[in-house]
Amino acid sequence: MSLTLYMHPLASYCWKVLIALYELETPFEAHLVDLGDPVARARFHALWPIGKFPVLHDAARDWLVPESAIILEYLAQHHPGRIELVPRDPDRARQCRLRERFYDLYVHEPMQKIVGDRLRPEGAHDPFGVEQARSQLKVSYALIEREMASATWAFGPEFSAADCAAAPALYYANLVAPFVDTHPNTAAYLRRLQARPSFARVLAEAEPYFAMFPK
Ligand SMILES: N[C@@H](CCC(=O)N[C@@H](CS)C(=O)NCC(=O)O)C(=O)O
Repeated sequence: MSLTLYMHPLASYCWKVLIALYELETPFEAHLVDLGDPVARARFHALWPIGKFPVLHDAARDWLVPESAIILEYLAQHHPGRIELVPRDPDRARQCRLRERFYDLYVHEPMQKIVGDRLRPEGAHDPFGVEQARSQLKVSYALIEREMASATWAFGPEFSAADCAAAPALYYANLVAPFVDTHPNTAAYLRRLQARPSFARVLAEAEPYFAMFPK
């Protein structure tokens, strides 16, 4: 098997790549990285000094591919499968990437800011940053709500890389800044994502680790 994914089953950006791999039906080996274990952490940092997962290694080309958006791009290019993650037409591809970036930058990042703050030690919290993140989520939810009034997926009529980005971002965002009672179109989109077998599988695999999520 040529692909190894360095990941953790609870990590939201890893979900994005796992969903893509399951959608493509591309075989890979999952390498669970426990960042709490100093040895595993040092090994992972030696591989990718930034120390953030997911990271993909393709033994067939001996390429190390970090960053979830770049991994999806790499999979679309070198391991095409059951679905087209990124459209071939350059204009459509750019629009699809814009939707993917929207979910990464304006839903996923503020959600991570709120979760990350819960993990900070007493006296090191950042209430101003958390408030900014909540304001950003409000704006993003309003945009998604408008879009999802007439759309099934994040970009175009088919499931794409943009939906791989949306699924973890919305799932976790709803835990820290719930929208299901206030944004019915967004809630229906999240339900469609959760009904997708790829995401359902990711959620089932994460289940044993959910107790680690900071309340
Ligand atoms: N821009 C990166 C973000 C990756 C990221 O934030 N990963 C988190 C897990 S979801 C991580 O590795 N956190 C561990 C840490 O920061 O020590 C991507 O898209 O892959």
